[in-house]
Amino acid sequence: MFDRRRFLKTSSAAAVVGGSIAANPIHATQSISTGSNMNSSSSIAFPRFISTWRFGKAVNDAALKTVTEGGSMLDAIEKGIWVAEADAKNASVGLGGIPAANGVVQLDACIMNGPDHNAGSVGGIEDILHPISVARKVMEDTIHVMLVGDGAREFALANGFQKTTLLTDNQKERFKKYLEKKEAERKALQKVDENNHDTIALVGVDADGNVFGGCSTSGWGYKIPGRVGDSPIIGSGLYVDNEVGGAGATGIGENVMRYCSSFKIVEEMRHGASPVQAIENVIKWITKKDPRNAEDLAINFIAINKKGEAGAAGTSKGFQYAVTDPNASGVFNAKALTDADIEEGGNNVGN
Ligand code: SD4
Repeated sequence: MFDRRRFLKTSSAAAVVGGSIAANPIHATQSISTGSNMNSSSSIAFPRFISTWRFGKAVNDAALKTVTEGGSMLDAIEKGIWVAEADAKNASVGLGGIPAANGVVQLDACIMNGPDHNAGSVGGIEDILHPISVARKVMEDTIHVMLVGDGAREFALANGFQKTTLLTDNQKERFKKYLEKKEAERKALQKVDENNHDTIALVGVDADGNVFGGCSTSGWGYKIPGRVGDSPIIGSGLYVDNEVGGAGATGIGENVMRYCSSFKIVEEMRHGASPVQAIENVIKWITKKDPRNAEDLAINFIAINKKGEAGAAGTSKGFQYAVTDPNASGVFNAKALTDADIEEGGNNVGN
């Protein structure tokens, strides 16, 4: 029962938790100087966006630009996520995403519109560059919430989306090596680097306190074809509630979706928790129930409330997130709840 690695069960783990509240800005471009200042009411401006990982900053910047140029918040979520989906260097989203075990790239995405609590999502869609846009189309033009597999692809093609080859030469090469030396090479091939992880989850709040969000990923690398992760599941990889705020996830989807984690984080905020506290509460709750060690869960979350206060936390060190508003745009270290380093994101773990 008494396992040193188990979350918050030892004083050393607790000390690390206390010491690494981090939220240190590492790529702030303007006035964001610390994680806590970032949430002082004088430094918050709207619209305000939070997203997963360092590459989220470019996503946030595109989202903000979209609104500045007259687009809606939903346009901002969609166009922000386009940046990650179109970036072939990012091995976990859209073009250049890691394929499933059959060598085919299958993408998951969802979008939520706070003001009418509407949602759209696609799971395991192939050949489409911008699954976030298909998710939006599902939300706006159908009576459904989620389309999967061939049906999602056919729906996209019938609605004017172009067929795109998502498997890049780089991923083809990696896949070949993966097949040749599955076990031995797997970890090395899937090492995380700056351009090589992970899911993009993006949540934004406008000046009226309306909340919007989206999420997009190629999911777990070399997954069983047909596997759908947390990212397109409303309440798991993403959730927004216009009365409260929103949350999004990155990491091993199976460990996120078994707990409806993003929904639960939003509910924690509804009951008064700050974004970071809400995430911590949920991770602690998950860790109590789950037989795995906290660091083995490999789950990370972002959250933002209606006031624009934003934060992030995860089960290991190394999770970064981006916050952007008209005053500032920066990348921060999320609060780490164990002293383990992130070696693998959800997309970087073989099956
Ligand atoms: C999934 N949660 O498909 C996604 C992967 C991910 O960082 O977020 N990786 O399980």
